[in-house]
Amino acid sequence: MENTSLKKSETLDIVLNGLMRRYSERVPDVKTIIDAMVSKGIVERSETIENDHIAFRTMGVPQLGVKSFEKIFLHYGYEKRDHYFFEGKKLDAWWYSPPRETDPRIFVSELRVGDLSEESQKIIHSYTDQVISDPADSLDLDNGLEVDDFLHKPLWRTPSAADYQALLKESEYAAWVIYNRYYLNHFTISVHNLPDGYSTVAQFNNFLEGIGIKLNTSGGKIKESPDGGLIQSATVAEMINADFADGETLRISGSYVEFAERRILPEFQSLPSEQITRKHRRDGFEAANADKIFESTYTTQTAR
Ligand code: OOG
Ligand code: NI
Repeated sequence: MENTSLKKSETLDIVLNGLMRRYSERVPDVKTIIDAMVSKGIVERSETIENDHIAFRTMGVPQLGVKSFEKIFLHYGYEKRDHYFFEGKKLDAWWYSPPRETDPRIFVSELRVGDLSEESQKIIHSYTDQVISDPADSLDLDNGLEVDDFLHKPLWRTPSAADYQALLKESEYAAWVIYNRYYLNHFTISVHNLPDGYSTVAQFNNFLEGIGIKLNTSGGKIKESPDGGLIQSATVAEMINADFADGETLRISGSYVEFAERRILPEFQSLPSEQITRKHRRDGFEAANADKIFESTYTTQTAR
């Protein structure tokens, strides 16, 4: 028993490291922010930055979507938690709590493909129908390198620029997934354990803007849950040069970075600060915050 769980956590490390490596290469803001945190002494080393959560996007078709994707992380000991529904964006999402307190939570969303227009459904299915069975079922989940490879390889043919642009008009989320697939959508820096002056999202936003980072303004730069316990902000996604079918290239949204402040729950307010751990703080997510954070990749933000 002990051996299997040790092996699983080592495999999870390989998968998480692979995700972070490729994501950092695609999102120059990651290095800008981390380097500035180290050079200003906000953290001693980049490794001590706490990753609150990571997020993925999926297409809700029978052989893919959350039901397929979650198999990977359930295998490593993640547990499925609350569901969120985004009516306007036609999305469902769930979050997963990690096996170890040092691992990031995971937020996975799924496009309700069947709620889109016939034309958009046809475009999406012309790609996703190339995947004839659930790809997670043929993966060796105990082989970290195989899973890492899977998360970064095409599931379907390279989309045409015309299909991308047609999807973009109806669902910016659909367009993002048709090109970016399972690439990490964002990682999230926990700010509440940072030194005074940087330990709230409001303060951290000031630091970010001071080093030239552009923040998502949808619903305001600070997104706060009604209970006041979860405060978030996010960068605007970086544009990437995307190669489409037939040699066409477009500049499209890639991934972004998020920041989270989780306040101590009322029942633990009087605990000495050195005793405060993750379980004493507001957990989970907040649909109203998430609804605005999704827009970090939307043209309403990237074209600002
Ligand atoms: C996810 C947006 C929501 C959060 O922490 O609430 C989110 C996405 O853009 O795919 O990350
Ligand atoms: Ni997030």
